[in-house]
Amino acid sequence: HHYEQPYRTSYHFQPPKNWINDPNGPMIYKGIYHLFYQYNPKGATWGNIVWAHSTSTDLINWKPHDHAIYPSQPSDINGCWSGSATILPGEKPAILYTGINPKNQQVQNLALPKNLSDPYLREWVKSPNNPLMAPTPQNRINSSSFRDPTTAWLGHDGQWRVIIGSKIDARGLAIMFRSKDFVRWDQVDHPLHYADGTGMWECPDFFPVAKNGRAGIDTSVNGGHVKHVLKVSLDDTKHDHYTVGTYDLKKDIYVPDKESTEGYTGLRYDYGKYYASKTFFDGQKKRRVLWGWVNESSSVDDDMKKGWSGVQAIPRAVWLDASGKQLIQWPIAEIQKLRKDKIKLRNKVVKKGSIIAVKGVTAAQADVEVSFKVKSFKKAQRLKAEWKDPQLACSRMGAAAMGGVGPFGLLVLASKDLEEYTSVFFRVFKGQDKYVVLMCSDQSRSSLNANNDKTTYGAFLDVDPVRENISLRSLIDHSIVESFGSKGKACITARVYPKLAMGDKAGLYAFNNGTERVTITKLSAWSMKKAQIS
Ligand code: DQQ
Repeated sequence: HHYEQPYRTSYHFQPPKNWINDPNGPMIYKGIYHLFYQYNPKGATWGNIVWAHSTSTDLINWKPHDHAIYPSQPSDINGCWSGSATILPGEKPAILYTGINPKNQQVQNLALPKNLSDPYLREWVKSPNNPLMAPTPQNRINSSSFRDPTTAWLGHDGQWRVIIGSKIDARGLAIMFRSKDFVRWDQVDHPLHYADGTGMWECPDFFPVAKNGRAGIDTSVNGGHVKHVLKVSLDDTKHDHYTVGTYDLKKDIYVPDKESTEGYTGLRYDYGKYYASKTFFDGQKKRRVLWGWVNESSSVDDDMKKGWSGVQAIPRAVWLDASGKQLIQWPIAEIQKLRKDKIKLRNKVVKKGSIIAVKGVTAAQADVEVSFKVKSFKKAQRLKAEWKDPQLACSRMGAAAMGGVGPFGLLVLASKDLEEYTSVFFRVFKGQDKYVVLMCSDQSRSSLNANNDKTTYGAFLDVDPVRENISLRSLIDHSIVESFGSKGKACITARVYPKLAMGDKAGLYAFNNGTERVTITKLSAWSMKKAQIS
């Protein structure tokens, strides 16, 4: 029986079949980008985890290789879980990863390339000293909460530091180890950081960002010109949260800025589906690049039927916003190589209740940029206290609920008679002393199939709509919609599985369901070519 594959992506990374999760050990070595990822060679659900491996020269087109790391020694015989790459002096990559030992304990292992002159670094040799870090009765580390080593960095004393995600009761913590030679690691007497009530920290990521400008900073660099970011993947809620702060070299601790909230109410890389992400410093293009895993929103039965689960989001360049308070994320410039057949709209007024078809674009496989101008805010509704949670506000007021200023935005993956669509839109409210802009991604009408998770997502955007247009970019790829509000101030990724709006049956529209008219100052849409991936 031949099963149609309408939900496979055309330019998002995914292997031909089976389950994938976390991106692992991303790096660039001699001009070649490496992506490893958690992979189940035997099926479309999680299990039997190995590190699958692909390489690229542009982060868009990929060449698959044999599995790089797979169970082969006691310290990883029950699984090769997440980890990171560090480029050691002399351009020598090293991978630290979590292994599951015969007692099902989580331990940390080292693997090195077998042959540094192989540009693809296809074979990896495990250290005979593995495991290098392990729970013991002395250190009292919980053996089921000790995983996901970060890229290591050099401290002020010339020694390597690495953090491992952990928890004690509901306290999430970043256990720190130190080493002179990358083989013998000693636990530091205090964690780099911890936070109560946040639960287990998976896949921590700790890196510097420039105070000014968009250039990326190598992981060991510190000083007056940088701030630091600590990202943790919260196992309890499955979101990637981060804070912006300072790495105090004297105390060897990370201190988040006062206004940078920790945990569930804090900043997220993405307010939709996006998890276990990891950055690396791209020295070739002087940028920091973020990878993140996007899980399915379909049922396990449907995943087994289609034979695969999970994609990687389009890599994003990340830098610190001029406010110093949050990161900005933007799809890497290389993705624009896939654009073709540009469609343009200019200065289109979108009146209350109207909808404008954007024709001439392959709407199931597209890149869309649009910016809206709001002329009058007179009809803006008051922001109620109960809408403080943006996801809740978006769920209460979907795309079909008329408003004052907004909802206005895009209907993507829309069927001809609008039985199906995913809407990405904005609403502007009157707040205490300024306008508040809400960005939503509403999946409730995305598919006639009732078995999908159609949760609505939302985020507040730190923009002043009086002085700036409200802009949106959406990367649409059959079953994924990655949306970037206000040039990357907030991102929302959604997975959707239309039954009608598939392939060339999918449409793209702009709409306004607000009382106040808005103007599309500019809309550009491109059909996207297929990337070479598997
Ligand atoms: N996935 C890995 C773990 C990590 C989790 C196992 C996060 O190492 O904590 O596949 O998605």
